[in-house]
Amino acid sequence: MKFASISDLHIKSANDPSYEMFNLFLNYCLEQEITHIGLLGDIFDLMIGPHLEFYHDFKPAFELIREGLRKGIKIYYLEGNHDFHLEGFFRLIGFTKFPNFTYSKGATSIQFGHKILYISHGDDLGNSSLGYNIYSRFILRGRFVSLLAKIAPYRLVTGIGHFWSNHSRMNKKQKHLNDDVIRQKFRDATQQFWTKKKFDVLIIGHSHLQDSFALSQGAIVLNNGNPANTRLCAYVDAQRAALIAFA
Ligand SMILES: [Mn+2]
Repeated sequence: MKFASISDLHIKSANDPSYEMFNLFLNYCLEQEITHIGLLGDIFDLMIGPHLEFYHDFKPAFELIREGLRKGIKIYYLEGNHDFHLEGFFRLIGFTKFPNFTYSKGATSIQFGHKILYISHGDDLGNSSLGYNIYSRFILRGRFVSLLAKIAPYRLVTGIGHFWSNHSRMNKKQKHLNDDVIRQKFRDATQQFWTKKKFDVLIIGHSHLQDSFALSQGAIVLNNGNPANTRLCAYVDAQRAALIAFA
């Protein structure tokens, strides 16, 4: 069994270099016979609601995912804070009929041989300092916006979404947070998470800062970081849990 995951590519268009990274990662998984693929949120910079246009924009990547599903690979798509309300979308493109496809709104456990893996985008570990905010989790990702995203035309959704996406990026820039401080916040949050959900390996993203460390109890935490720059993905098999190069 081999697990590999990626997150936070923030793909804006099919011309975006990070889109090429996504395709490289998916091809790597198919070639290396990865058995569990984690797509852990913010893969796309903006994808909200059941709009087939998203499929047409990124058809080659979705077809690689479908190829993986046909081969029986377990594929997990977790919501990020830039790509959510996608249950209907994955139904439209036929992914939900695969029993090996999982779409999840939050932290999800995987029985991986004798190990318990937990995967999460990273903004839902129960620590309010992780950019976890009421606006994102409960309003933006709540039922009202879900309904709105369903009935609004694609152009309106993408227009509002790009505005929101740029706004949230500007907020981050204005805060001038030091990388070490952010990394430590995530480490503290994963330690806290461990007290509630016991895991052998926890794989997260969201911070855009790659990380690999062991909790005092021996459990391992990996952060996908910023794979568009590093070309690293999180990898777990029976022997190891580490960040490895996929391209
Ligand atoms: Mn995020």
